[in-house]
Amino acid sequence: APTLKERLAELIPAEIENVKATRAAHGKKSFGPVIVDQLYGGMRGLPALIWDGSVLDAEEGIRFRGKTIPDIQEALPKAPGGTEPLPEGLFWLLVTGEIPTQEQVTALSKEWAARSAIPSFVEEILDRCPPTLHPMSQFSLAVTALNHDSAFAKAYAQGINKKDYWQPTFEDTMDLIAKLPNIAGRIFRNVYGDGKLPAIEADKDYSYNLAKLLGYAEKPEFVELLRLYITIHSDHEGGNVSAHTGKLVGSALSDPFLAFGASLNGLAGPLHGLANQEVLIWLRKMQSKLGENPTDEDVREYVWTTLKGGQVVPGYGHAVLRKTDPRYTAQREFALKHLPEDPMFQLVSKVYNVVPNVLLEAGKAKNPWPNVDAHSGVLLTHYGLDQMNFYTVLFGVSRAFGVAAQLIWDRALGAPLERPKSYSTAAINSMFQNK
Ligand code: NMX
Ligand code: MLT
Repeated sequence: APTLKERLAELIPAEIENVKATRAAHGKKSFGPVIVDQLYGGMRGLPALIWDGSVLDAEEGIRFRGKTIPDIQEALPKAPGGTEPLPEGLFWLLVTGEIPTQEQVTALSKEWAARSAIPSFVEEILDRCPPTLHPMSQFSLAVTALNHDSAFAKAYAQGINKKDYWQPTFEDTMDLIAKLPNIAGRIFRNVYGDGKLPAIEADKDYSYNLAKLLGYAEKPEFVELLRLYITIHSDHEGGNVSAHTGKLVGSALSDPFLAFGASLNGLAGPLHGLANQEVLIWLRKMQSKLGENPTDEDVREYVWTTLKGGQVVPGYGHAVLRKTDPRYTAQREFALKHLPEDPMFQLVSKVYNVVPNVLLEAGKAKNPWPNVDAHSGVLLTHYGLDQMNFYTVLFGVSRAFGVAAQLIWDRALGAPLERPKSYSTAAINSMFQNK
């Protein structure tokens, strides 16, 4: 069976022809008008990017290469004795559009374990960070510094031919993904522990090794949770802040480390990936105010206090989704299976019963339903990982998979520099003066 790189090499020529044919057939077709409100309104709904790994439907949620979350839970290879999909398989699917064999997934686990060491100067950068520096800032610093050994940057400096860009990009993205557990583990141990890190096991899967570095390899259920977690957070089409940022920065031919470092800075915002940390803080505050088992009416009041304070309810709403996020549902199912009695899970369920009605009554949010971040923290907390300002780092480890897959294809297909047109309010007013 071919390796991922060999399979990619087979797929790329046909995809170049596919894109050519698509542009020839549809290149001049319109998606409809662009209206001025979209320029002021965060470009909502503006068709602007090609992203092959996944497409998001407002009602149904994410499909990875056409497959829903239940589809991939069924189809992707699992660890021996496990029931959740291995993220290695999801990466293969994102990159190729194909379901890999167990053997191909095992080969990927081994390859990532073999590439996992980080340079000692990056270890030193992390060790020198004050524990008060947010884990996401540390994460971004370390990923950016990996650019020191970028195969793409080196090949570019040596004059690589444009048609070969994808090859060193592929090598960099494999290194990037492989090194994230050591970076995340080091940050975790430095900030919350004694800074000592165990070694990655060469014959274990990615999620097991990440769990091991965090100190949780002895809890098989937690390892399964990580497999599910990394799989479902990996990709959410191209327009979200982290994915779009990675693609944008990559379009300047900044290497994958620079591009993904930029993604992480976007993921670190409270309206994006930091929301998983914010949810836990918000729930904890609720518990300290209302006790462990508040009534629906108490929760309702608490939600109204948040809204009246001019704050958002973290974990609810979405720029595209208009129904409950299937990533929320997948995590809820995990909780119902493994931790139905957990008091924090029960609080999350209660919040789910109350918040949508309050948001509908308040009448502003276009989507009153929960997103992925409303559920992830409570699962991690259940197994003891209650260091909530670390949660977004785990989201970031996962998001690398989606951004990496697209960076490879962008370089394979010769994607151009991104450079949309901007206007000033004065220009808008003069343009539409008499219209
Ligand atoms: N709580 C309170 N108000 C909200 C919420 C919410 N959860 N969601 C939207 N609104 C408000 C929003 O702030 C805006 O107010 P204003 O007109 O005063 O600016 C209004 O409703 C309309 O916003 P929408 O068009 O519904 O949402 P938009 O597409 O602009 O933003 C989010 C999407 C996700 C940023 C927004 O729903 C939000 O802030 N949610 C809470 C934070 C969160 O959970 N983010 C995580 C998203 C998932 N992720 O991982 O990235
Ligand atoms: C994501 O996973 O990136 C978030 O749900 C945000 C988005 O899709 O805009």
